[in-house]
Amino acid sequence: MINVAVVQIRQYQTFARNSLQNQASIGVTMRIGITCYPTYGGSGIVATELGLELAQRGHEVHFISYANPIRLDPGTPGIFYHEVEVSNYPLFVYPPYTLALASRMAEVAERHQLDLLHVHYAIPHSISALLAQQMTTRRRLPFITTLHGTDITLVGTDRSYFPITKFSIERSDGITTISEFMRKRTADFFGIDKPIEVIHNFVNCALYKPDPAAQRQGKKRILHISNFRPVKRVLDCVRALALVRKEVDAELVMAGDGPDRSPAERLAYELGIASHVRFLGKQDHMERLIPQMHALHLPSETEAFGLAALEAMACGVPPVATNTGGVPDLITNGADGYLEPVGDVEAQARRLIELLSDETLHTRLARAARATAESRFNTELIIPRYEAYYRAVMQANGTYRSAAVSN
Ligand code: GMT
Repeated sequence: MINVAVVQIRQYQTFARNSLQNQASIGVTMRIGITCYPTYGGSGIVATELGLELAQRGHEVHFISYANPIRLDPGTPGIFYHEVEVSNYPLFVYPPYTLALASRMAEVAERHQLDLLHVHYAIPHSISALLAQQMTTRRRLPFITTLHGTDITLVGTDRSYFPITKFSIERSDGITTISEFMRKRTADFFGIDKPIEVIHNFVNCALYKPDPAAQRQGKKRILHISNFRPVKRVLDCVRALALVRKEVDAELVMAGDGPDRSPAERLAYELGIASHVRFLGKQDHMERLIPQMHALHLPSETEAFGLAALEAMACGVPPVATNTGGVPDLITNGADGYLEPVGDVEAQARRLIELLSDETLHTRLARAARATAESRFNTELIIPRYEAYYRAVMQANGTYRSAAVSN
């Protein structure tokens, strides 16, 4: 049974590459359950934007999570939000969210006749989906797991999570991830021999766009966006600014929040540049903030793709990032941004200085960055790939006909 599904998904991969356009235009609508972390973070943002785009294309999208995802307006036509409530009985030192989520998934799937579940970030969403599938008896409920990064690179490699992560990935009816690096890493590390589909992060280029007038105002600005976890190396942003300021009157704008915010604030004081670093905290409208910037600094230890860099590129803001993980899937060094070694703050600062002081160079990279976003990662190109993949997974599970008929 599993082998048949594997063969069918492999056939799909060839088919999908040849006929994406046709597949998108067939236009069978689906009822899709999406689960993600609703807080600030790349995987939740991708899941939310995907759901919104799918709803716009006529699909019915049900978000199942413990809170309304930050970028989601639940009043949007075609979007439904189902909250997961976790009871806090005194016996529960650790409230069993995974189980409450599985129950809610099964309930929503039955009640709304979902065609499939799509979970973002393996832990614990994938195992909840597997349980929900087993609880759903009236018809088969396929589920797809999308691996976003730290669910594999950090969390999945924790000994206590390794076996369950491997198990839930292997039992997924479809597996996607966001870069070639992630595909290889997952396959090698977990010994997964099922096909893993690479579907890159995407950006809405109509919403995220350059604003040259805003860039002309005030001093030069370097932007950093993240959840300020150690993997993001935010202190490198502050150290790099100290070097940049020796040559250019620039400021650093830090968007987001997390454990390394206070250490970064402290370092800025120690280096005497605190008045040139603005900490904005969590931001809801990145499409308004990013176009005002002149460069993005993403010095991560590892990065599965780098959604923040893609959003910046769409706005004509060239990224200076680290040559790590899946970032080379996105940035072509020297053409539409720069890639420098992890921890080499001097090299990163040199690139930032070049971008902020050479107008001709900046314009060339800004245009190329925008062109990359438009030609390779625009929403219009990537969403049809998810639609096609959903259909292939349903076909492999023998549920596609019923989905088509019921709509
Ligand atoms: O580190 C984050 O920004 C959050 C993390 C997540 O899973 O929520 O982001 C990951 O997923 C993003 C969206 O697919 C990717 O663009 C990021 O590269 C990835 N982060 C890391 O791998 C560190």
